[in-house]
This record gives sequence, C-alpha cells and structure tokens, in this order.
Amino acid sequence: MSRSAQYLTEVAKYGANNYKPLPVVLERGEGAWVWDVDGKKYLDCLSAYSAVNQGHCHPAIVKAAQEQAGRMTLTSRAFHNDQMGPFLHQLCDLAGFAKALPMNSGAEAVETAIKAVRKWGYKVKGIPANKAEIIVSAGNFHGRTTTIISFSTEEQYKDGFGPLTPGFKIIPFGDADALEKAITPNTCAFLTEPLQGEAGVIVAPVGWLKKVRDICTRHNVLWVDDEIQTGLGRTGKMFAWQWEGARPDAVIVGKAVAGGMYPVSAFLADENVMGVFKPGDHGSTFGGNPFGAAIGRVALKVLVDEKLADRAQELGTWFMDELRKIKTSSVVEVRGKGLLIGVEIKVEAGSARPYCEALAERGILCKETHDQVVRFAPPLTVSKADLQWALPKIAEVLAMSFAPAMAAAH
Ligand code: IF1
Repeated sequence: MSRSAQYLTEVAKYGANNYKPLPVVLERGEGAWVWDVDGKKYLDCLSAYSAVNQGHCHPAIVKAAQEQAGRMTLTSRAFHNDQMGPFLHQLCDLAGFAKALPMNSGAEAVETAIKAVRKWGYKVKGIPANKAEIIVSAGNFHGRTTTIISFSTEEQYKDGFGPLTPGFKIIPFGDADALEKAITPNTCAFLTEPLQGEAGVIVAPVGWLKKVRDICTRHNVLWVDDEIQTGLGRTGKMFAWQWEGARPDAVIVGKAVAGGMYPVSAFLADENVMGVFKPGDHGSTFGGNPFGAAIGRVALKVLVDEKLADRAQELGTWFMDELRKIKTSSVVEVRGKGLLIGVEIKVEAGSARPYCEALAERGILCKETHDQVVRFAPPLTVSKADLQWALPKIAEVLAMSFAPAMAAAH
C-alpha cells in the first residue's frame, strides 16, 4: 500500500465524514508548489481557499513564527502582549480603518461583525430591542456557525441544524434595487462578499458597490464587507472594494492575514461602530495572541513588499485570457478578478469534480465549487512560468468530457 493509501484508510476510519477531499495527501509546500507523501509534486491552484496568498512556507513568515514560538505564544486578553498592538496598527493602516478587533477563524470575525452592527443598531441608530435586521446576499458564504448558516441559501448547510437564528433578510447578489427595497427602519446592516467565492466565483455588475455605498449612506445602514477570501491582494487590489473606490463601513479579514500559517481574523471599523463594544461584551482566548500577531505582522508586510496585489492583477488578467483562448466545448465561461478565477463547466460535459481529478493526476491541484465550477486561485507568489507549465495540461483536461454516463464509469 502506498503511504497515501495508508493515510486515506486511517482518516476514513478515525475522521468525521464532513468533507470529500481529493485523494491527495500533502506533506510539504514551498511557494506555489506542494508535495504529497509519495513524493509527487503539484502546483497549488487553491491556496487553501486563498489563505496562502504569500505562498507556502514563505521564509520570512516561517522565521517570524519560529522566533515568536520560542518567545511567547499566548497571554489571553487578561493581559497585554507586545505583538498585538503593532499588528493591529499595521492592519488598520493597510485597510484604512481606525480600529480592529482580532479573532481567529473567519466565521468568528463574521460573528463579531454581526454582534457589532446589531449593537450599533440599538445603541446608535435607535432600533427597538431585538428587532435589528441584517440584509445579506443570496449565494453567500460567510462561515459555518449556527447563526451564519441561518442566512445561507444552501439547503445542505442548514439541514438538521435548526432552530436557526432570526433577523436576516436575503436579496439577490449584485442587485442594488433589491437592497434599497429590502431596507426598513430596523435595518442595521448589509453584509456581503464583494465577489462571491463559494457561489462559483460570481462577479457583480460594475458600479454595484458604488450604489451600495450610496444606498447605505442615505438609509443610515452599515455596509459590512466580507473580504476574508477576496481581500489581501487576491483580486488584484489589496481589498476588492477598492475596485470601485466605494469604502465600506466595516471590513472582515481572515485567511491570508497570517499567510496561512496560523488562524488569524479581524473585524475592522471606525470608532462610530467599534465604540459600541465595552469590556466584557465580546472576546476569545486566542484572539490577538502574540504568536498569530507576530506572524500576521510579517505576513502583511510580505503582501506589501512583494506587491502581491499588483502581481495578482497582472498575472490574473494574463492567465484568464489564456484560459479563455483554450478551445473546448466543455466550458460555459471563464470569469473572475485577479487570481480568483472560476471556469464553469457545461452540465452536458459532467460536473467539475472529474475535471479536478484529471488536473490532480497531471500535477495541478484545484477544487470544484458547487457542481460546475473549477476554481483557480494559486498563491499570489506563483510565477508566470509556473502558470505557463500548467496551461497545456489545463487545456488537455478542459478538452475532455465527463458526460454523466462516462462520469459513472470514472
Ligand atoms: C470550509 C467555501 C471558500 C469565506 C468567506 C467567511 C469564511 C469563508 C467569504 C469563513 C471561508 C472557506 C471555508 C472552507 C471552504 C472555504 C470556501 F468553499 F466553503 F466557500 F473559500 F470558498 N467568509 N471559506 O470564504 O472563514 O471560518 O472558514 O475561517 O470548508 O468551510 P473560516
């Protein structure tokens, strides 16, 4: 039995069955490349869902982690530590917000945002107790907690997990008129991704965010921007909202904040919103810990020093053009921004899954999102040569068809 096969057997026996990963067992990564336990090398075109924007095991980030691991890792927020302040300072400067509240996972930072905007609704806007409404986009993905799945439009994410949290209203993604119509005097916020990842890399109409800004301002509603996946360079700007120059009232970041080396997330806003939190209102044992903060400081510096947003824009534009040139009857559309690219497969050609399996066989790691979309989101440090190496293999795979009958045999 190969080492991979042994591992797959073990994880099937002892792990919960809540995922269906590709049968690839990775043990090492360097930049945009990863190796499995049997020594096979792959180009990572997922980047752990955009958490590894700085590339695997970036030497400067590894050094920061090693040094901080030997110094101090956790104090809890019962005391101060010498890393959190400089980290928050750097994050606020980068995002252009006055304050940041550090958490760990993306979902926790989204929960933080929900609590902040509700409290703002009651304390500042004057919404009657327990009546606050948050408007969200259909097809959203903001995490897996019971409150967050309550406003998912994906039935599977909610099935069997009720009772769900009330107070959310769902409108179509990218629809400014629907937003304006959905607002009531009890609306405290509009929470959305600027570009939807999980929904299948869905790009909103140009000008939508500008309209969102205008509508939210006129109705005294907070626009909360989930940049957990799209932020930190991924779409070719440091934050996807910068594509339209319409600044949100609050931003949520996660994933690449610490370069995929440690879970660090944050909720950012100005004093008008962040000021609603008083000691004891909210917190986390690990949030703001010196280990994550020290890693985050260097991970953010790498994004800036290596101009990774610009790289994403240049390489992404070129790569998307090359993908569009591929002659195939299996593809509906190639879409995206920067290095967040979705290739939608025609239903008649089969689902995206066998395409991902065929890519993995050829040394390219992608993951399907929903049934029909193959997502390409390599680390932003990927080179043009790496992508040039991948293109003919991608072309070969996209020329294939996995029509249902064949998929069954596959
Ligand atoms: C999984 C998806 C991506 C996110 C946005 C919040 C979170 C995420 C915009 C929560 C997380 C991850 C979660 C991961 C798969 C992945 C994913 F396909 F499920 F949707 F990236 F596209 N906001 N997305 O994308 O952050 O709590 O996970 O740190 O398996 O659930 P988290």
